[in-house]
Amino acid sequence: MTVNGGQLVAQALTSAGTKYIFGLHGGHIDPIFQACHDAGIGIIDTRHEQAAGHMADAWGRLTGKPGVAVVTAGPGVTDVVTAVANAYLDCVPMVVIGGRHPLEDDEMMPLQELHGVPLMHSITKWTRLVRDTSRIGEYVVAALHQATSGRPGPVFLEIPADVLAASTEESSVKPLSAAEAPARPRPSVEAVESVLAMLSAAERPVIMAGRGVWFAGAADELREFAELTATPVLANGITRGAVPEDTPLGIGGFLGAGRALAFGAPPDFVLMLGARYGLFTGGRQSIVPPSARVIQVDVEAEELGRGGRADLRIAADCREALRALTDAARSRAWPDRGAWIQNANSAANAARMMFSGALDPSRTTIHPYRVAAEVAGMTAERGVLSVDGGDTFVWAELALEARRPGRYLGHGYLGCLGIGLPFALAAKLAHPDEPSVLLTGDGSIGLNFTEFDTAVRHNLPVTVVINNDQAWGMCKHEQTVRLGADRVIATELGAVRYDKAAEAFGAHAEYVERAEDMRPAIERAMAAGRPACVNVMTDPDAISPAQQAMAAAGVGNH
Ligand SMILES: Cc1ncc(C[n+]2csc(CCOP(=O)(O)OP(=O)(O)O)c2C)c(N)n1
Repeated sequence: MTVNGGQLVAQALTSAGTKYIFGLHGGHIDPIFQACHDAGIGIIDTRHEQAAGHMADAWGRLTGKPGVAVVTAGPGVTDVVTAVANAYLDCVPMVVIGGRHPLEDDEMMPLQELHGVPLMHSITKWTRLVRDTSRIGEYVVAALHQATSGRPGPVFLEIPADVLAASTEESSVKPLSAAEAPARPRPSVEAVESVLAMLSAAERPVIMAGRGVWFAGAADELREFAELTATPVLANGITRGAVPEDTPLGIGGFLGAGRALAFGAPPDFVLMLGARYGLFTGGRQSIVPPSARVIQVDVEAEELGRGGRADLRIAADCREALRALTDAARSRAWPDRGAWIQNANSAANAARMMFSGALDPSRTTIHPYRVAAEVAGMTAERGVLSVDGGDTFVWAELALEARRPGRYLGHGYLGCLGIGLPFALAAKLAHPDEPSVLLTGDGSIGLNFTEFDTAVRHNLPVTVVINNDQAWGMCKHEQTVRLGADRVIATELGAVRYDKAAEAFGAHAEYVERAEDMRPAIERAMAAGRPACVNVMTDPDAISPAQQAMAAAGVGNH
């Protein structure tokens, strides 16, 4: 019996429980599509490889299992680069299988000759070229393992067309090794004791829980530890909601509540869990007060103390660390921190109250904060909220009151516009029983707009709400604030009817100009049972506070 390269890919993916591959066809990779189809693996074919990559990324974020993208040789590989970089900076498990011109045609200028391995090298954890058909399965299993072991990340596997199409005797193929659970480094007993000693001595402690907490599967452990020790929690990205933000210990996100806390009620002790110093901790205007004592826990030792101070550095898996901390914390008495918790909440609420005017029903123009607050509220109990855009993302970060972890997808360190629709589509696949809603800027939705077609073809009823300020808002506002209204250059877009364009792809469409029409329109869209686009015309002059701060500090946006 013989087996071809495509079948070996499908067998390895099946053995790892892969449910979907995301990709765009090309002759070089057809054996993979054929075999995955026969193996019952769902094939989500997109209109652009970037979208396939973003979908695989979002699948990894939401499920913790690597999303798999399959792209063709040459331009298929170059098209997916942005998505790989996005996953790389955010440490998301993802496997990209790239086609390649035949090995035997190297240096003969065949169609789509491009060497993906050197191209992908700087944006992946691990990248390999497969030269031997009989070893394809081994490489796929290794890729899946590399993507999830230690600190997760994207990996790239390049399979030349001749290696993939060739058949080999089944007897020459090594049986696949069973996937092993990733090793989880534990903290030492001394480290655990030091954390608890510093935490109990602190008067204003806070936990800053980064995305690493979610990726370690430690959301429940975080809540338990926070409750046991009465420690308020700030969370970032997909970890938001691990401690529900409508309860006293869930203060909010790094960007809004974190900033409010740093300047309104500065903590004296910060326990950073799976959180890195950088964009989300405020960069040079760090939300970690200089006077606070800091402990940082990260599965990747090289992250500890990178870009900021860590008085104690613990290289450990967040779930193992939280379990050890909780076990040891049970035998201690914890101080009543009622007053501090109240102060922390007041500081965070004061930041929210800054925008109460935006919610005033008598406003004639629709404020983007209102759109964000409405959409966040409608998905709070049930649903996945994806967010894309410049100022739109900032408004969402501020308006969100997350109540469950793993239900919020936003920008990471790449600040990559265009993630939105692919992320929302992957969210619908990962959580088919819950609504998937995207809040996006009008500029950002344009980058992957044709994925409305993917949504319709694959019957993925996502609701896209566009904050249409008729501009690349964050950039336009930066020009206005820093240079003056007469220096608005290349940042205006016009009143585009995205609803009509989406309708042409087969989506349900709504157009909103008046504030009172917005909620009913979004409700109709969510009830439509098919992909929907709600084009909300908003106030073009509403500038997010983050943009104002950046412009004032002379920091250009992304
Ligand atoms: C792929 C990509 N291109 C360009 C940028 C630079 N950029 C940052 S914010 C922004 C404006 C975004 O406009 P829009 O999506 O309409 O959202 P808004 O700021 O208006 O809410 C741009 C172009 C980027 N971050 N990513």
